Amino acid sequence: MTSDTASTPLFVVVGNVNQGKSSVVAALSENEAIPIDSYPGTTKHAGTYVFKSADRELFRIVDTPGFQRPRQLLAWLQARTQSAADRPGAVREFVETMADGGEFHDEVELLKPLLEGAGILYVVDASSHLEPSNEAEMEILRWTGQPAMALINRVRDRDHADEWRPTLRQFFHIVREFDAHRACFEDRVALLRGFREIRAEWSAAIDTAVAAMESEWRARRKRSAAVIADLMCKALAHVEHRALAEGVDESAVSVELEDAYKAAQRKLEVAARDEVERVFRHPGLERDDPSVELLREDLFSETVWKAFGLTRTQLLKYGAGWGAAIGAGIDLAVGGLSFFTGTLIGAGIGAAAGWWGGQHVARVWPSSSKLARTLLPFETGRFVAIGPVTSPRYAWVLLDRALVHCLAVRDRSHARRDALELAKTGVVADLSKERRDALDRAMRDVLAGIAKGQASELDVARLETAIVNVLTDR
Ligand SMILES: Nc1nc2c(ncn2[C@@H]2O[C@H](COP(=O)(O)OP(=O)(O)OP(=O)(O)O)[C@@H](O)[C@H]2O)c(=O)[nH]1
Ligand SMILES: [Mg+2]
Repeated sequence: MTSDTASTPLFVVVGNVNQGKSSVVAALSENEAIPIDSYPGTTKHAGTYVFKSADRELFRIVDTPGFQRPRQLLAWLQARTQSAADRPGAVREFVETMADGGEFHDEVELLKPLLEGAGILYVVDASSHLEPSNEAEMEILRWTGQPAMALINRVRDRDHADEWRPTLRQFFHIVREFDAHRACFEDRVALLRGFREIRAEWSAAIDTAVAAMESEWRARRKRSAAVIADLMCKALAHVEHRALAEGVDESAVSVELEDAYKAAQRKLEVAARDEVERVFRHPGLERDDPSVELLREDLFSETVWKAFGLTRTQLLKYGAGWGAAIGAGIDLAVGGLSFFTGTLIGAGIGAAAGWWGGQHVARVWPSSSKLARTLLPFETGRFVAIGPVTSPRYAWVLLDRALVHCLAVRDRSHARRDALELAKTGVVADLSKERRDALDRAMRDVLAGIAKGQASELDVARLETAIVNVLTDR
């Protein structure tokens, strides 16, 4: 293990019980499976977590149980040393002597990895007061002779950091704020960079790790933008149709058709969310909680349509463009249908106010229409179809929800064990005009392509770039 540590940085996270040690480990290693709980003594054994990117090991981090008897341990060490030079040896002797655990089980578990050349991350909960036993912990860690950084975390809303800092500064090479629950990508990178300063032989490995993490972060942004662009293309393009038997009227299948169409849209949204969560290494994310009400809220509910998407003024501005894009590819003169002609599915509240005021999603087409024939070339008999999306309002709501979800997942610390929390309102209405115009143009071009048979790769790529730009800005 020691020989490996020369090339791969190894950190050991230590501290008193219940300070947020496992939370720091989870945040840094992007591992949402590490046990974290409010009861003291959650972590009983040291566990090593490897952080990899593209199958390459970038660093390892060890979670440990908290100190239980630091003052007794320090007394044991002091009784066996004459001078400072003896101290690292005394720590080693302690680990070897107490290898079977017993009353010092937790101390052995946490000190053992330190003897293997690890860097120390000492976590303190600055929402609690500094205790004499904490000073004993710091003293023991200093005796190991390893490079050490103190991380000020806060488990509760109180702040006694000023009490901690003067003492921490005496014992640690670097003292940093690190909020395990809110740590974002930049905070994690900054922490690694900090270690570069205190352990010179790791500087090359840390530079490599940081470069790999940054490159992976860009790749994740691109991948999640691609997932969202794909969602938009599939959702915009989706067509649901039902064959009509001889003499059967379209109205006989209208309810079933509309339900199937909405179910398909919801399914696409859920699949895209799952994929974005996988991209950011949150495969087990809990969404079923009131705090995610808006995301859980049915895609077709009025609450959602009010909270997400563009403002009425913005929609009015873009509306004409959408009309043209859709008109260019879709024959609006459907003819032949009486009851169903021009029906807009999801037409609910505000339908009379025009398409931008209501919740229209897509038009219903008879098999006699040119569009239906273009989209379903292999269907020979009579049928009725819904789709593609004709409402810019719906498209913007769907896109907005996907962006809000993606940002919440991206910024979520892997130390959190509660349900996903996210903004209660959307982001698209507040984008710069340049960003919004680019998104709107790309979606319209994609839709125009769909209406002619298929969206062009170039238009899809433009939509992806417009989404990447939004994710980069925020
Ligand atoms: N609000 C908030 N809570 C935190 C933070 N870090 C940890 N906690 C909470 O504090 C409690 C203890 O966190 P753990 O990470 O399990 O602490 P630990 O030091 O590993 O605890 P033991 O393994 O029991 O020694 C959990 O309920 C965490 O959710 C933080 O940054 N903010
Ligand atoms: Mg723990």
